[in-house]
Amino acid sequence: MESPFKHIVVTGGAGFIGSNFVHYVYNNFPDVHITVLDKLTYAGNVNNINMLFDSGRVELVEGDIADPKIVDEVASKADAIVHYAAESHNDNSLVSQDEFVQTNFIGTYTLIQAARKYDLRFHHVSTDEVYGDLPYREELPGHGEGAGEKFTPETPYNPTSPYSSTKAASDLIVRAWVRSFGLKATISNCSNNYGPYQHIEKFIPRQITNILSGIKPKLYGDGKNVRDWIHTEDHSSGVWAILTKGRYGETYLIGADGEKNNKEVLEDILTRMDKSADDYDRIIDPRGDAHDKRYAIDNTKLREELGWEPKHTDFESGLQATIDWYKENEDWWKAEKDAVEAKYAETQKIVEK
Ligand code: NAD
Ligand code: TDX
Repeated sequence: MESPFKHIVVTGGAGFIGSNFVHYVYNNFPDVHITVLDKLTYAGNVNNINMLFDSGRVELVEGDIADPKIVDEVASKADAIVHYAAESHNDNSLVSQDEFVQTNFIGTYTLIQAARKYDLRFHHVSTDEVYGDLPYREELPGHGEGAGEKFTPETPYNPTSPYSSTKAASDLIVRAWVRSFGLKATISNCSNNYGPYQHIEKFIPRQITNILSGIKPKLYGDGKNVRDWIHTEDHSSGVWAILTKGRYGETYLIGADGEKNNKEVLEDILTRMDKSADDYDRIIDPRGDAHDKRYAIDNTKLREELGWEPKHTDFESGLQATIDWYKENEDWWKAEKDAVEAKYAETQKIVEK
């Protein structure tokens, strides 16, 4: 397939979702050259993309999106920027906030100034968490079938954590730059992703690698919190559709109708990995009042306006493939496991039975 863009910069392209997008573009659009701009923080891993370097079509520039000099250098050679780089973990944002403000806000500011200077197409990747949370379905009249019971592009912003509020702030400056300076930008807000290359600090890979390491999985609170799971490849195809066909200034929500509560997901993982469904530790909820209850995406605009459809509509088979990936790629995560769990152990307490 031919792409309207020949040289794209992918920020955060060595992280989980960014690297999956790099593979997606590499596999589907042979005429595109990709420059990954990534600081290689704890969450970035060159092994997510280095198998593509020999092709000459993908290169890595190690650098900070908040550094105007390096950003100018990569932007001057490109025709589009797809912006994934972020500090992305809610739990970390409750412990330390500087890097969230610096990367998510100042980093985005630095990128849009460069996109403006070189008149580049800019796509800003954001999260559904900017909208805050929704009540549980059982708390709603009609149990979630009525209007206003999923996020839409018109839902007011109401972020609850340092992570989601710095993402919200970055969305707002992108919107303002469209209006004030004619920035050729679009924004997408996606729900929780799962799939290969996700850092083992996050819920699904943490539990899979706990089981593979002989550690009991850890469930926060009562496990009732609902996330709207989407396979990361479907996120990639959504971003590509918006980048190539979206209208400037518009926000598109990406989600694949995958609502599940954490307890269900954990029980599913345990059963698939030949453990008893109740073989986990309950953790005193480390997020307390900042723990968003439910996320749910209304994807009508993306489907109807841009003709997007998710491919991975069966969460069960996607989850099994993800479990298999972590089993087959121990080398990718094993060395980090002890340190990730030790960090969690500093702040997280098991509920005594
Ligand atoms: P991740 O933490 O796995 O990866 C982030 C990447 O950004 C890493 O490679 C890291 O090295 C890089 N990075 C961090 N700070 C940087 C800086 N200052 N300069 C350059 N590179 C830097 O994150 P992810 O889960 O892949 O999320 C990617 C994007 O998608 C984020 O913007 C996030 O808000 C958004 N998002 C994530 C999800 C999800 O479920 N994970 C859902 C919706 C939206
Ligand atoms: O060990 C755990 N046990 C647990 O019960 C962890 C790490 C998490 N949880 C719960 C908290 C959440 O309700 O699982 C749910 C998912 O947690 P995370 O994987 O940390 O994701 P979340 O906070 O929902 O945010 C994710 O989705 C939206 C991404 O990390 C964000 O980057 C994205 O914007």
